[in-house]
Amino acid sequence: MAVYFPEVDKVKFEGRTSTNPLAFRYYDPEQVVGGKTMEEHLRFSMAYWHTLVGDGTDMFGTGSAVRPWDNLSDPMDIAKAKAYAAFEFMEKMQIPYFCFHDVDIAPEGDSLKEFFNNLDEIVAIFKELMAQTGIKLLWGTSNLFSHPRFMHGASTSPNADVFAYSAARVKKAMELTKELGGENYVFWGGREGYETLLNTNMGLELDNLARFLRMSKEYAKEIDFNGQFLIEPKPKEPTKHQYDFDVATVLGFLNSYGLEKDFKINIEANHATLAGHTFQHELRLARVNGILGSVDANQGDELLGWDTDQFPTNIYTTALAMYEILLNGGLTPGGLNFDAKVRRGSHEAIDLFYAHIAGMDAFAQGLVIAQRMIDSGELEKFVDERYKSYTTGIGQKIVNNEVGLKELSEYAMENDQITNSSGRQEYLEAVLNRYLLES
Ligand code: XLS
Ligand code: CA
Ligand code: CA
Repeated sequence: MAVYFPEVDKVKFEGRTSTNPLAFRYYDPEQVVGGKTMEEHLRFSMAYWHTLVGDGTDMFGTGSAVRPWDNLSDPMDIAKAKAYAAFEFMEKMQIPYFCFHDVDIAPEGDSLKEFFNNLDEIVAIFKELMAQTGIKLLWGTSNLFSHPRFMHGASTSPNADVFAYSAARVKKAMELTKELGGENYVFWGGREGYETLLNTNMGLELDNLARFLRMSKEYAKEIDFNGQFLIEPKPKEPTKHQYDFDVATVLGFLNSYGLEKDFKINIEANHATLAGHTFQHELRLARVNGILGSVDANQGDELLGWDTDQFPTNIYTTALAMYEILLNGGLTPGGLNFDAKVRRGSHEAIDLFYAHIAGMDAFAQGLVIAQRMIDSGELEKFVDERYKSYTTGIGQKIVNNEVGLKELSEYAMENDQITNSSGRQEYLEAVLNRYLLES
């Protein structure tokens, strides 16, 4: 069998003193942290679109990447080579899951029929390779945004033919996800948004988006696909305003259309920051509402205003993300999907390895730090103490819903000399640094 990455052997854990750039220094799949192995906690996944499809193209230039299938020209030959290369890569990287869009894995050809046949052929290869390697599918999805037919959206397009076409694509992608034992199915809103309200019927578009999601859930039930359904928020790009702006917006949308029991959320770090939130904020909001489903693990650039999809290397952020994930009781059946691409200048195939190693080590470190924070209970103790006025007296009556404005007014008349405690933000930031630096 062809070897696509001969320059790399299996990437192994060598510990923090190792200087081998093709080894893990923190990610040891077997290391037990808080009762579970790192592999069980982290559930890493490779994103097919970036790692196999991305070629470094940007607004100012064509692809720069050098890849082992560059000598091939037939689109199906390329798709097959990428399938084998993907599994070689994941095996060598010890990445147990992958995610894909339909268009990532097979050429679209000239018709829907041809596309679906191509997909079936590649999925058969995936099935074989999954059985051989034990690698699993975290989630599947359909790309309803790249082709010009989606210029006005998919389920929110003003053109009903596009709505129908999109439904056919999701139906097929869901069937393939089920066939491969996929544990989740993702809906990212692609071009589901608008450029100008001057040409937009917002009410109908939102209703249609909800209809589309409802139909998808109904079809999943019909074919007995039990994967978790996830909506992935993003505030902008490609449209000026995306309907799935952030976690709060999606929560409101799901609630107002009665879909809240059927969908959880896939949170991408870079989308959080584009929405003007921290990654931790989005994770926290989803967690406290019981809808944290999965994570697209990447990072943006603070100085750039777009979706740079960089590999996550900021340990401050991975530690706080893992803190939320641990408090959520983990992500299963979700995982940490590296929706991240190497920079245009990192054009060699070996950069894909360096990048994933950096991301996996950053999350492994984040996990260890977060577990230590939780074990000590130092932060939770501080927070409990800060809210203790709600555990007795008038506070207790408030949370027990025993008082209204009248009773509270009577209470306040007698208790209007108020003392507050310090929020101690800087003190707490130093506590956090202690955990970060001492791990
Ligand atoms: C794009 C999104 C996309 C989704 C899957 O910004 O991150 O890649 O994760 O369609
Ligand atoms: Ca994503
Ligand atoms: Ca992104």
